[in-house]
Amino acid sequence: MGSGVRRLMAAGLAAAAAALCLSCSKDNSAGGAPSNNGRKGSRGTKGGVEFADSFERIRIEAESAVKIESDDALPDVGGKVMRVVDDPTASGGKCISVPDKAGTPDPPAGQPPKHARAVYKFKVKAAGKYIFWCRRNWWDQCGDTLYVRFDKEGAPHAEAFLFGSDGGPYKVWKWSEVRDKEEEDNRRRFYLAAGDHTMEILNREDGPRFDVILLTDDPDHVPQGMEE
Ligand SMILES: [Ca+2]
Repeated sequence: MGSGVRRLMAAGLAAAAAALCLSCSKDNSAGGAPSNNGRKGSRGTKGGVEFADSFERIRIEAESAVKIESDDALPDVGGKVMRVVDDPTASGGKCISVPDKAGTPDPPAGQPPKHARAVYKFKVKAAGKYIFWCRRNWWDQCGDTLYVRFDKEGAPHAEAFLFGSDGGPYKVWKWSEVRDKEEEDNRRRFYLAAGDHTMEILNREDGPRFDVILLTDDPDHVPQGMEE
């Protein structure tokens, strides 16, 4: 199955989930047990000396976006749908917030759609299949998803991969990845060629905050804390 087809399927499933489910979340699993499947470079010895894994690790502060393009939030909230905010519990003291009730791209009847995206530029040294991790703080069951995509600026908003809807807990910082299926430990891996890339994080529901993005080709790595 091509990646475009999968992407459209993901977007379609996301839309279906939003339409069907007022609670917005149906996956209550949490935690995760790493496996060794597909590991490319386990630790080993060479000449009696231990050498480290050769996995890549790209860490990006959310607030370092090269730009944030955002509609105005609904009047009761004011300001922009997506904005950098101070947060003493966030890495660097800042994160990006989509405040609750700011508006969504697929709103209930009577509300205008509200779109927002943060754009990042980064460089990949070694081509590979990368897992996208995001340190995020979900608001509630209807504020626990965002979209991410690579090298697709200009595409329709929802042509992207959903992450979240992973069962809380809410209003705490935790890491989420894009899952191929809802089962734990089924992390989507994005092929990224060596060179320059664009990543976007797009709004889906209102309420989330996001703080740090980690891209790694280590299939077993599960980020902890701020991953500093
Ligand atoms: Ca941050």
